[in-house]
Amino acid sequence: MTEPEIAPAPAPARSPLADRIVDTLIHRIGKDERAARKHDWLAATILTLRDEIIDKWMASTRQAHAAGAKRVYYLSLEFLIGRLLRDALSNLGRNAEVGDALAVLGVDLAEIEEIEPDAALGNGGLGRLAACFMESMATLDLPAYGYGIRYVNGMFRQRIDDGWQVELPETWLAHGNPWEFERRESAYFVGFGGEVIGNEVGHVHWKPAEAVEALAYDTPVVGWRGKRVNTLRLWSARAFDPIRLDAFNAGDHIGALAGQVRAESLVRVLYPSDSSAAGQELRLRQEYFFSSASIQDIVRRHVQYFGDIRTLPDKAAIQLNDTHPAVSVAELMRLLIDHHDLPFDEAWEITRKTFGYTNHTLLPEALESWPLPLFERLLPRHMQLIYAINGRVLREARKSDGMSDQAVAAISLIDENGERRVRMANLAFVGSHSVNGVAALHTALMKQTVFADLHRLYPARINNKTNGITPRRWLMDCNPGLTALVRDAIGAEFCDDTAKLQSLDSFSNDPSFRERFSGVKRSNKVGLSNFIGESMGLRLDPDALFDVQIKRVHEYKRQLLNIIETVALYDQIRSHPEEDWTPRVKIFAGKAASSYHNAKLIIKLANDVAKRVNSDPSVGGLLKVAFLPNYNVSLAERIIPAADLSEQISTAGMEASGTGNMKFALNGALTIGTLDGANIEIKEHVGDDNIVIFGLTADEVAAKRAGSYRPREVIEGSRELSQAVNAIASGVFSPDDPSRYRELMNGLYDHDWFMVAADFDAYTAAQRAVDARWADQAGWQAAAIRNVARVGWFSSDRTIGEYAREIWGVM
Ligand code: B1H
Repeated sequence: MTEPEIAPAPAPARSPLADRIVDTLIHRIGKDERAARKHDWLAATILTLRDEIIDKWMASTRQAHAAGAKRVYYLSLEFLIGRLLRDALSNLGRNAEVGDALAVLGVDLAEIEEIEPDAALGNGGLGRLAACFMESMATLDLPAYGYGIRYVNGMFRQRIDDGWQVELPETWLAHGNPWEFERRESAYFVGFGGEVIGNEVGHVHWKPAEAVEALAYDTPVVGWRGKRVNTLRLWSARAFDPIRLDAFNAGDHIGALAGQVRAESLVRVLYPSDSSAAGQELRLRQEYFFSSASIQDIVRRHVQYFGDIRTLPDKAAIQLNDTHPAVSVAELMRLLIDHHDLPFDEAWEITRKTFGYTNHTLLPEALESWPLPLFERLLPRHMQLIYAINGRVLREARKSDGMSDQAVAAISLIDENGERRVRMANLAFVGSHSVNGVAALHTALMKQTVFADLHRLYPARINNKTNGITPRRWLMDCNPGLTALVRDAIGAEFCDDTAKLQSLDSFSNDPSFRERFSGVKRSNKVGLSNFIGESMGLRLDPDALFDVQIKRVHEYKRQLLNIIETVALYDQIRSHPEEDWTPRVKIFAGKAASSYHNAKLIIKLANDVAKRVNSDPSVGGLLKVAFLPNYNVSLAERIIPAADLSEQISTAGMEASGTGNMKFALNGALTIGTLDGANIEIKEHVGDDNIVIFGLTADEVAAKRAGSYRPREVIEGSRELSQAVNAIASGVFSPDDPSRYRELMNGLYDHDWFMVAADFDAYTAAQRAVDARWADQAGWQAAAIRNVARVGWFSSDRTIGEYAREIWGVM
């Protein structure tokens, strides 16, 4: 039998958009359709889209200029952006159109979106917050610029070799970066070292010993519905004089390039330390390099548009994302005094009115301070200005009632205990009109602890701005299934205002909606299971409870508490196989700072436990453990929509806010957590019945640390805990090296700074309560729906609205 003749389907007509993409491919990438590879199509798609964005971009700039609008400048050493294409398309409402155009060309949009590298110019929450804020500022139509560093190598790539973390260089620029524009015209000199000529009175001039050139690269940031396009300006560095011809001609070919090498080292790599200060000279150089270039750019733009530098605070609000850009305070003072000839007092007033400072952590190891000799050698003029500022502040302090010598010493910009150091948090505090924390508890603790004396001197300065997340990336774009379901139920208004998610609340009582809701979750879990199956060869049951802890690995975040509980559960299942256990999948992911020994050991322990548990037939399918390598923004977007349970279990008082906690709740996971950071506010929003809270409060932690906490007694008093700790300590999970975890477990016995033992019984009880809730699926789904309905407040649009009105004065 012969095949019937079927005329080939006529090729669908190419849209003008498809033609433009092909044109871009040919003329700007230099490939024809047949030779083009996926990366070429990705670049051609981005460049075509970027051409359209440019028109909006220029319109946004023109509009701000015409209105004489005040601008917001967000200075951050980190922007943890992730991929841009999917979110840009969705914010422009062009997803379907571009998908169709590419389909006609035989290209799958989802496939090319997947090969876009993550822009991973940040460590964790602080950098991701900056990225969410950039998107929300564009969405709220605020004229805003982000300023940072264009690191050649972002956050390292993590491989897990035999359970150990291995760090590999990250190379996001390997295929070029089609999003960015190099701005050769926007270049500034940034000096280091040298000497100051003149004195405090009269004219003063800094003669740096070396100078590098800061070169701007601009990336457009598209707001929701393409309303506005703002600029993220990242600085690269090049030598002033890239090749010293004299040296080159004299035969010193390497020496001739030394300046270029030095300049490039400034922007080479992101310091991979989260919640701890890096402390090396190169880090201070990075901080000054990007601060100086940014402040020069801001001052130049102001003078060009408005003529008079003295109106700066009316037209510019500069927000310091933690203390990393705090030297900007001294840099602005330097420009105002040395370049614009303003008297010190007037310069100080302008500076304080212009800056705001956000604090992100109270951990002492994260508070930046620089050895005075280093600071003075690198930035001699700034050191003079800091002394002058300090003189003023200390005079004020001494005049104010009831300030002890101790309080004055705590306010000082110079730490005089031991080796003298410059305190960057104190500089940022006194140089700003607003100092904010990132969650209610964190802000309260700022007033009571690190900034207690500064707060007494300037009682109106500290304020709270609870963090938020962009619902575009963290709901609409990463969870299209849930988004469609919600839209069918309550309409599309929540896409413009997440407060409208409230209307979903009553659907928690609707059995057929619950059914569809759990169907979406299940299909997200199938997707994640397939990914884990393909990438790690681990088979998971999508009907098990997916229990997820993904974040930087740090002792205060207590992955160890979770792992020890996993070991205890494993024990219980094996000794009571007849009981009705809830099938669970424990999912972990996260990077450890390269030099953080215990954090790396905790990663190894998670992998050792996984290996043992996953291969033990006696637990059947009841417990599986997965440590997913190379946690990043894109992996988070895949995991979070598939989570049932969100682990937010930091030692109370130590997690300033957390933002992952918000992302999980918005995607319908229940939180198991401590009364820490924004967990407290999440609890207030979702209600006590829709979250599982356990453990010590921040006050109780402080009291235990101050009193006589004896973790050894606690461990020995809990059979489950001592069994689990002893099993780990004696090498049950590390037969190849039985003493591997002895020291780590001894730390629990000896001091247990993070209260793992103190919180263990409460945590296991909470986990068994979770099991019981899971058995009642209708109740679980109802609580999950209420989480989605009630966490709209945690949108970064709400957060940015508060910054805009209460700190920046731009709304
Ligand atoms: C946060 C940091 C941080 N707080 C120093 N502090 C760094 C400190 O490279 N360094 O030197 C890098 C990062 N990061 C996080 O900020 C908090 O731990 C989270 O609780 C908070 O949600 C997040 C955003 O505010």
